[in-house]
Amino acid sequence: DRFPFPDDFGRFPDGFIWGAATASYQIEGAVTAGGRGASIWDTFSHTPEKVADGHTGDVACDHYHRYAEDVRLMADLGLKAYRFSIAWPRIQPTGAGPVNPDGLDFYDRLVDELLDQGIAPYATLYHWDLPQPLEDLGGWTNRDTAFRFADYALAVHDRLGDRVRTWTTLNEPWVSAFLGYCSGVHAPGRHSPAEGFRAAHHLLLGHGLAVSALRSAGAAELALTLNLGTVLGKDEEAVARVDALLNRQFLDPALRGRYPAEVLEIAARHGGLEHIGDGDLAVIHQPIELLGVNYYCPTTVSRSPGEPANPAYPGTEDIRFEPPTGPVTAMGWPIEPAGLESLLVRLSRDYPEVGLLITENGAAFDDEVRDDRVPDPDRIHYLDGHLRAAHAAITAGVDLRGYLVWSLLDNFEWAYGYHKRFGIVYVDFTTQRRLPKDSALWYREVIKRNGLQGE
Ligand code: PNW
Repeated sequence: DRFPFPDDFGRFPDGFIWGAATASYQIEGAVTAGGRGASIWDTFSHTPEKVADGHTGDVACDHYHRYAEDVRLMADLGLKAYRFSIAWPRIQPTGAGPVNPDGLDFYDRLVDELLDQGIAPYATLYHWDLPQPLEDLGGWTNRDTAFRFADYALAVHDRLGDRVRTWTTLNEPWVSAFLGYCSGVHAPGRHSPAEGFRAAHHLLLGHGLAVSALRSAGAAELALTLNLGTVLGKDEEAVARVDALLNRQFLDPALRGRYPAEVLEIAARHGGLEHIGDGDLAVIHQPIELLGVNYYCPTTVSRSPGEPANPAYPGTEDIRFEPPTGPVTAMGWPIEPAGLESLLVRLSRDYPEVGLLITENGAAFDDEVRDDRVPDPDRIHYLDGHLRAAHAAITAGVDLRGYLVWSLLDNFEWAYGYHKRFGIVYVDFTTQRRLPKDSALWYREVIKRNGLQGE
């Protein structure tokens, strides 16, 4: 095996945060309950041809009605933390104006249930379900959306801030901006590189405004979650350009108060830089306690003259995104735990002031129920390998606070609908029955032991 360790290998630091993550639109369903307004994902999933087989989040895991059962399941697995997101259109159905108390009531009940079971709530304020009325005004390409987001964040904190310690502003702004507004494979399904860069900037501005508002309101721990990937390849310029677009476009403004030169140069050629106001970077660059790391796989690139730009990465003309050569998950994503270790080590070297939390890591496989069990050895192997990589990073001195597996439940996997199962708990979408997969039972033992089994 690649990781030959002695029997006592793999104990994690005391207090290591073991948990699981979900997102509102992917699990809640109940899209009109309690006065919820429409989000861009309702519109997008109900538009023909956008999501595989016309799947929508209308019902999803029906978590809105089954949250108490789901929290009991988390307690049975021994989770110490649960990362969920709040659906903005439940709180402000039009994205602005007075709060909808019924919407806040749902999260209030969820948080109380979690605390009753001794599970720490980790709230994410934006995991992609923008209120549709804000999209009608331009969505994240409209600077005003950043200010609306900070208002909303404050309203949620007002209600839950006495019980929720850790607040994450955004989940994966790269995905929101470049899959939503540039490649168009996510809501709202627009196809404009210029809009991608504008959206990215306004998302970052919304992050900064929300952090300073929540800080003044007394929030204990503030975070930003990014989808970060190790970029591999022999051509240094190609690697640096893709790393700038994917990783440093968000890391550097939030943690250093500046954009990478490559990003400014590419954005200048795709719509210009007029949307970046004087003083914006100072607003974006707010101290935060935690950087949430979502890691699934590395990206390998090479130089390839004549190659058109990748639709999600404007400015990558002449760069080829290499297809994986080794083992892959059901998403076709390569399985490469070493990429997580090098990413964590690099983040801790380049951004030493911020603590790290793995807010997502996991894999989709073609799971099946057999004799009332779901054997998923590939997922166990994936998680085990990535936890070994995380442990190696800690040993190398990285300040890694915890690990939240993606995902607690099989759920609505965006443009792939219900076909891709990321859960450690199997969901039968006809009966809504939950069945912990073998990986969930394995994870329970990892948590109990605060570490991995030796070889
Ligand atoms: C993340 N990409 O999405 C999200 O935070 C989750 O909601 C999602 O279910 C999970 O990862 C698995 O996909 C991503 O194309 C979607 O680079 C796409 C990409 C990255 C992350």
